[in-house]
Amino acid sequence: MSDRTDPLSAAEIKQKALDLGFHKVGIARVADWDDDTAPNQALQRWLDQGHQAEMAWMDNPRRQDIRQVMPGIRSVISFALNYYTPHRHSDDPAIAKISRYGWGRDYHRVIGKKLKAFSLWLEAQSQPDAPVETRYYVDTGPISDKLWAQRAGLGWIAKNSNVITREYGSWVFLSEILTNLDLTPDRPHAQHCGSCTRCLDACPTQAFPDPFVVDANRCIAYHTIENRSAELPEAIAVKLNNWVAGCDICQDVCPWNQRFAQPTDVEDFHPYPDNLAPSLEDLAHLSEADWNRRFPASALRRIKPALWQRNAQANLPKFPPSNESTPLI
Ligand code: B12
Ligand code: SF4
Ligand code: SF4
Repeated sequence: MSDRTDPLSAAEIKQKALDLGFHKVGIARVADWDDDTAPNQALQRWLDQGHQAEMAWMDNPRRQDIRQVMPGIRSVISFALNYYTPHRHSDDPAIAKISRYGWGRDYHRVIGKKLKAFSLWLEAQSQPDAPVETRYYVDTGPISDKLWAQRAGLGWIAKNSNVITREYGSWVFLSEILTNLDLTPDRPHAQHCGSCTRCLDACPTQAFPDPFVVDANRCIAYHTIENRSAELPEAIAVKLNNWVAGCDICQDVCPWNQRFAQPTDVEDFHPYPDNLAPSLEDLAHLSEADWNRRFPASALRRIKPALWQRNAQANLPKFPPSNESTPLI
């Protein structure tokens, strides 16, 4: 237990975050956003229109009121961790494409460890009459990581629906600590998409009904990661362009990403060798044993072997069944 008697400053908190290896940190004061209903209306509209597809867990009322997640909350400390590495996706038609977020070690593990250390440090600053309370999340609770990141000044929610930072582009994972501490907030980040529409135009499945809004029913990332059906919808299958786990197209085409991306110093995010140029044929027959060998401590374990097979097979040319082969003459 610390013997300090002065309250913690925002500057001390930010320095601790940088010491733990986070790349960006910002603070939002919850009370400043009490009257702001627009994001909740946008989320409710998204749900009412069925854009969540089979992700029923998105319809959790606590997602619209952070006070229900942590009674007594005063501030959100928001973090960004850069995961970009300067490797390219292959254009070889026999090679599958895995999106960057899944190339290396599972971000929930990497960031969860940092958040836990931060949280313990923060709680150790408790005073006898002023206990410090914390909860931490890295896409692990009913909280909009992007909304709080924008409010804490880390970056802006862009038309491709990702948060873009000025230092690293959108190649950052977001996470946050909720606390009862009253901290000096940062200014929310302004939006810098302007009249650009590159991401909206590049999406092969027209998954943006409007700028900023993704309809999961039409998104390759949703279908390759979250859809548990035995078959992918035909309209998606024909547009996969070799993607088998997520999709990076609407981020790859973004001029800000081309300008701001910089290699990460987080060794854990460097790609596992098998993830950079996996053969579609191999994945189309992925066994349980191979799945275990290829994806240890990986976020891609969310995609079970049968779903890897489904995703890869959907990318392979369809030949007629062998007993119905086309006659040569
Ligand atoms: C559900 C989900 C998905 C779904 C739905 C995607 C979506 N855009 O909603 C699917 C499976 C498709 C998905 C895909 C991906 N995801 Co995802 N996903 C999430 C999750 C769990 C919730 C997002 C959410 O709340 N969606 C609901 C909709 C309504 O929210 P929204 O689009 O954010 O809309 C809000 C604002 O945009 C705003 N708003 C709405 N309209 C308007 C209009 C204007 C003018 C403005 C200013 C604002 C605004 O209000 C809305 C309500 O809060 C978050 C983690 C988390 N707990 O927050 C990760 C998260 C968003 N995903 C992430 C990633 C990396 C991805 C992928 C890039 C992975 C990949 N390579 O395949 C893709 C990107 C696809 C895309 N273009 O968004 C990261 C994004 C990091 C970043 N820099 O922003 C997150 C934050 C996870 C994390 N902790 O790092 N994802
Ligand atoms: S992730 Fe791919 S499919 Fe989904 S919105 Fe972006 S470009 Fe479209
Ligand atoms: S491509 Fe253009 S519109 Fe899309 S997120 Fe980037 S700057 Fe915004």
